[in-house]
Amino acid sequence: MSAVLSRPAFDAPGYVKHRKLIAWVADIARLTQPDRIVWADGSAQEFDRLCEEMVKAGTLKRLNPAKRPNSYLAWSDPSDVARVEDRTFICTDDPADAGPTNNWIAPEAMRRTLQSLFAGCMRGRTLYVVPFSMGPLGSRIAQIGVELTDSPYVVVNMRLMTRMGRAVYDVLGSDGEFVPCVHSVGRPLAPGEKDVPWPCNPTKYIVHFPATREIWSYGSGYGGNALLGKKCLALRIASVMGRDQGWLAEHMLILAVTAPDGRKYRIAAAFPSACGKTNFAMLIPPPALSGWKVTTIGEDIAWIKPQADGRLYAINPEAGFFGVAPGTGAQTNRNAVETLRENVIFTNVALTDDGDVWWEGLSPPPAHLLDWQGKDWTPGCGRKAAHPNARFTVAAAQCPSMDADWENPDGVPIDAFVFGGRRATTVPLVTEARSWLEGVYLAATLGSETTAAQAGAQGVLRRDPFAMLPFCGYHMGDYFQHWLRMGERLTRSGGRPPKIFYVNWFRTDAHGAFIWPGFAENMRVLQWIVGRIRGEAGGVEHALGISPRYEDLNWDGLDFSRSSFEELMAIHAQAWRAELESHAELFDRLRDRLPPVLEQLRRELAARFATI
Ligand code: TSX
Ligand code: MN
Repeated sequence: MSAVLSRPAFDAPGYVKHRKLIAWVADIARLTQPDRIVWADGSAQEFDRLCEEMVKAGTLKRLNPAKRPNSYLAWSDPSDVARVEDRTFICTDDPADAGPTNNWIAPEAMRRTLQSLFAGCMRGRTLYVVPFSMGPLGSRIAQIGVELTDSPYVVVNMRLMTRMGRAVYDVLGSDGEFVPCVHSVGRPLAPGEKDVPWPCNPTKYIVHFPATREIWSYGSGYGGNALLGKKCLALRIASVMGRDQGWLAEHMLILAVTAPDGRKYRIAAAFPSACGKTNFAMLIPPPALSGWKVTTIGEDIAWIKPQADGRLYAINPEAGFFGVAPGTGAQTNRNAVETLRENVIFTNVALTDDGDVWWEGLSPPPAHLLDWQGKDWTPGCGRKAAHPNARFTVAAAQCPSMDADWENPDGVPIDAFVFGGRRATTVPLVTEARSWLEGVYLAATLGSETTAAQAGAQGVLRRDPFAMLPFCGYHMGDYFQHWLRMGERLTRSGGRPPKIFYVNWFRTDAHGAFIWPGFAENMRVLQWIVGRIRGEAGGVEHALGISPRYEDLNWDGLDFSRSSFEELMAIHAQAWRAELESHAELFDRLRDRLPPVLEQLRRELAARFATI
């Protein structure tokens, strides 16, 4: 059981030996004034007790155990449903170090703001001390964090998403390093005041101090705003660590492809949101390609380090999935649906009359539901039953496609990087970059078109370099330079950097219909990528790199015409001239730190397209 302490924070449980950690907890408690402090131990009993308390408080609903064993549903405040990018700050001394794509406020000014926001902000609440490891406990690639939060919802989600609990203190010892993370929903309770089911504050701050590697989050209880190990630590802070220490913290899934001959290849892939990253990470090959197998190492984040053998090794720093529910169904991702059979926390999906969950894309709509705001819903009512950003939180270990090595502390060797966006035109199905530099160029200029599920107008192209725009904790130009240096370093140490591929599942025809069937059929693209890694698959060289000819892909069991293939692969010089102009706009934004070789390559590409 947790140690529940009425007062001084330094009355930590005996197994906590880290004096600086204990002193920091005492400092934050003095600032935030919680009624009590609970040192979370990560046990199942603690998880069950917190869920039970949240059921009583109205934060969670227990789902029908016959339908969805040991699972819960949370409906958030309607104003607190997504990450708040415009309230996310990178506080470096020099604003140039944060770069033009991050919000910046001077560290001293931000510290003053935080001191006044956090003063007394946990009154009437419990401060939970949540120790967690990003990456397998004790892995040399892993990092430890400690989140102080007044949200029990955060505690139970962290237990699914990270290696959370008592064992972390053994790794930490008396003076180990950890990333301090402070989180409050920003809604103190007056004596006797009744709580609301989803406390939060209209004022929100998601703050990173890269120099001191600190994270402070105020006002939101949702996802990436509140589960600070994920986007805040594993991407924004870790990207800075990686820059300084020579490794990569990336917004990438990691999958393994096992060929019919048993040889195994690991691929790390970056996609902006709404491209089906989780679906790709859990791909089930079509029946005609059943000799091929895909296994999952991660579906959102990869930490990648060079090793003595000259190769890059990747771990998934997470232990769970915080995935988008809408669109997840047996047709699109059977592995995810099976993962969600039990032990799940759902957030902002709909509730069925028999106490189960439903969302758009799961199955045919039931005749009646309570929607994510608790309102009656029927199929023709004109509203979505689940919020488009509704989520599931679940342990990765429950996913049937997890790779035997997904928790290997040494990581898995990466054979290729894949970058992809949602592009209705211009970008062919798959292209192999001819060099590390050309691959970095394609990744740096990655773009994706918005969907109806996202805010704002539909079909608007947004640049999202390396799918890292919201997640890089420093200047994007410096980040490109870091990637270029990593490639040079791998080459110098006698190795060969992984091949880089560029994909697009979303090209449409003249009628706006998707040309490529996608989903399971993407296995054919993976097969070609593996063939290229092996030096076996053929291709044709063009201005952007190397792509398969019709006869270079395996068409067994798929009726896909040569003319559709031509439409899917076409590179139109006029479209690419416009595309390269649009790259120039991105590069101009980053000009003070843009590696000159990227602009140079852009001009070379423009010259190639000028003559064809
Ligand atoms: O996840 C997707 N992938 C990757 C799967 C491994 N999606 C869903 C994106 C939203 C999150 C896709 N959508 C993919 C895809 O490859 N392709 C498409 C576009 C598409 C949608 C529907 C059909 C074909 C392509 N076909 C029918 O609906 C019958
Ligand atoms: Mn993500």
